[in-house]
Amino acid sequence: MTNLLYDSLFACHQGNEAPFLQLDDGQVVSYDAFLKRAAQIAHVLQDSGVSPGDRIVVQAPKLTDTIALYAASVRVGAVYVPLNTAYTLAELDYFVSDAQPAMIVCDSNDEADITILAARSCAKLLTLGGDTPSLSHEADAQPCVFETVDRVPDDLAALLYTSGTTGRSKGAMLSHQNLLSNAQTLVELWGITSTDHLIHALPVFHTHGLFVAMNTSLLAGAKVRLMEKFDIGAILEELPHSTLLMGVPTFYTRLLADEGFTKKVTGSMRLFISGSAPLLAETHLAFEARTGHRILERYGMTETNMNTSNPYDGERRAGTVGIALPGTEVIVANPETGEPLPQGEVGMIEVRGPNVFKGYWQMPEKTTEELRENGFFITGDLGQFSEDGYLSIVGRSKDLIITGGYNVYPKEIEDVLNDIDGVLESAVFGIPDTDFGEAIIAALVAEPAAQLDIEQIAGIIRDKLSRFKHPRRYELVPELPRNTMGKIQKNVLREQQHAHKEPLQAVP
Ligand code: MLC
Ligand code: AMP
Repeated sequence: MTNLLYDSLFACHQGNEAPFLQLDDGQVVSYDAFLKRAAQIAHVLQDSGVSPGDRIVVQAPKLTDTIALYAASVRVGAVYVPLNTAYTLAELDYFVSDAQPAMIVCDSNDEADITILAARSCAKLLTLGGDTPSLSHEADAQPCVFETVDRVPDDLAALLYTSGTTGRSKGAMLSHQNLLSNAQTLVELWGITSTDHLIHALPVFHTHGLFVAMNTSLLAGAKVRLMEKFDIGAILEELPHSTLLMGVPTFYTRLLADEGFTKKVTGSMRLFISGSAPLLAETHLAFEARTGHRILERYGMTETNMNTSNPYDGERRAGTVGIALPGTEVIVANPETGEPLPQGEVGMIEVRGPNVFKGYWQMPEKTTEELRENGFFITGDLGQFSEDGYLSIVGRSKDLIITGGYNVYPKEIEDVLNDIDGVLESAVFGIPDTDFGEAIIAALVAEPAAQLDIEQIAGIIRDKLSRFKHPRRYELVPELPRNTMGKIQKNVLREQQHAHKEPLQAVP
């Protein structure tokens, strides 16, 4: 037996002295040094009682040890559960009670808050980052060799939470095979090699930063310039020494808005890749006009990894997400029956292949709703194929806002708003935003005779929900527009926003 994911991404680099990670402070970590660190961390996990199949919940800063923890988790056969660092304690509480981890790893600055949560769920708590990173300290004393735990390709490697239309997040179960097959396909398709130098400015708790960017680099043995976060100055400095950038559309609109972003600084670049949210055709065209590079847009999801990509060698068509990846079937189907529609018609995008997840963690009914018996996953995205097989995403059947590449389900915010005294009902929706793609707006209806205090409402939202989920504006309305079936018409609310002459009050 073997551990295919560990062997393919990590073990193959044993003795490889080539640089893997280059950090903000200039420090360079070779592949071999990284593997030794992952072995030390694997010992800590095992000594702490983490067994194969156990979940490790991780809400940690973007550090070498965080990536090594991912490697160690794969190596001990555990299930890695990365969480957005923006999540509040209330949000974290849900993930911990749902995932029932054997271990929680958090930022040492958050340790005091998370201790109670960990104790309640009987999970061992260790920390990374800050002044007292207990996991790092414990690892320092461990040996640099470790006997990898065997896994079969269908075993789970990761559980990634994705918000849901019901307001409850669902854990997408991803197997070793899911992750490895997708990384192999992308490396081949995008021609990633050990000569590549990737600018990694994405967070490492989502599919894009952790799997698309990190797994492909590992598989190819590329060098990764690990940036703590997206920082335009640092990116401009790094571009002349780099070959590859993966980002959400906000990366590209921000680069274009900067005068320092010129054709000259992109001279050594081989490929710019965009995904996680729609890249406007105008951004694609402006980018080409400025740099001569055509951004390669691809389409994916937490549940499926990547599904389609514009070609590396062929035409990268603005406003499309390209063609189905080799080995992955993508259809545009009748949402009721799942039957493929004639080419050119708009329908539900459904996906089947080795990249498609195993179902939702402890939610068999949700899994049955979204994963057909024949293996096709119902994405909730609406699409249309061109005659030559290019897919365009034309809408979503799910009520979802994507802001700066983060998914926000309005229901989760509406649930909090509706619970506030004096709020009769609410509707949360997205409007176009030049920086984040979409910005969140909340329309509120007060109970009869109630006076709503927007500052107070914004304060409650701040306490409960991550910053990226906060509405940028609140609007008091006498009633919500409804259709004859009684369904709230968010499109009408959206149009009313456009019709506003005066900007609405921005809430801090
Ligand atoms: C930060 N803020 C956001 C936000 N990011 N608000 C809404 N949406 C976002 N995405 C908040 C900050 O907390 C801050 O609040 C204020 O907005 C301004 O922050 P900023 O400094 O301008 O933002 P920045 O830190 O630069 O972050 C923007 C960003 C970042 C776009 C670089 O959000 C990011 O890295 N997004 C990538 C998300 C991602 O990886 N998605 C992939 C999902 S996987 P305040 O209160 O401090 O003013 C997936 C599958 C697939 O979708 O296909 O890939
Ligand atoms: P997530 O659940 O965070 O993985 O987000 C997945 C969703 O992001 C998809 O269902 C799409 O709606 C959206 N998405 C990802 N890539 C693209 C893209 N290139 N264009 C448009 N939407 C995208």
